[in-house]
Amino acid sequence: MQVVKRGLFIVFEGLDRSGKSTQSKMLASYLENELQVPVKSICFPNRESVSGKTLNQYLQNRDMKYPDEAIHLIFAANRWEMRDQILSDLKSGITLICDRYAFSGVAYSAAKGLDFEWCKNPDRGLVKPDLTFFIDANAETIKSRSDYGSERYERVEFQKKVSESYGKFKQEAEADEHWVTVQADGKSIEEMHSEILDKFIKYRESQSEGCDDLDKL
Ligand code: ADP
Ligand code: 2DT
Ligand code: MG
Repeated sequence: MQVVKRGLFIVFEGLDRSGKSTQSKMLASYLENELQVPVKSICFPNRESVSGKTLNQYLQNRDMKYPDEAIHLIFAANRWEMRDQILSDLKSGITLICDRYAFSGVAYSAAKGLDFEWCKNPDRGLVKPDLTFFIDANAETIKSRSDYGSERYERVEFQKKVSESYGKFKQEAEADEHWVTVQADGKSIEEMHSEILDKFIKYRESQSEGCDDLDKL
């Protein structure tokens, strides 16, 4: 019987307009086309699902009033809706490239003043990513990028607070092989891509003897 090696769960995190979508697409297409790895790209929030429609409305309409705690739980519910699909894709050998995950949930809600540890609770038990690329971009640098300012959180002052909360993950994750901080300032899209690819390949090689278990957040 042929044993299927499970896929890897790769997440991109960072501020709005830091380059997550660009880099996720580039990594996915490299893996698929150059390494012949079966890949699926996903993102959070998934704006198509039941909870996602509410989240989309909330993000697009700055005037929509809703308690911070409640919206935090809906963002987490949006991930729980996808948990079984994520598990089944990984087990069937598909590598998932995911644009934002639970770290966004905590970083954005904590930036509003909610307690950092409280914010982690609703995501506990979700599938833990194998590798998270945190694109570390300066909030001032990225404000001039295209479309900036169109959604609720795209304000420099708020993004600086989000950056501080991501900083806590960076500290927690120091020496953690599952978290990779990629400095973005002054780097072109291509430079970022080759750095990410290099880190990805090294990680994959280090796991080649690999354990097939999936951890939980
Ligand atoms: P995000 O998904 O993090 O919001 P995007 O990948 O959509 O960010 O990128 C936002 C904009 O910034 C896009 O127009 C993209 O082409 C541009 N961009 C991304 N990375 C870089 C970079 N390293 N240097 C300059 N512009 C970039
Ligand atoms: P983009 O679709 O442009 O990435 O913006 N967010 C996201 C949260 O506040 N909590 C979460 O759990 C997640 C996944 C970040 C989505 C916006 O939603 C915010 C920016
Ligand atoms: Mg994006």
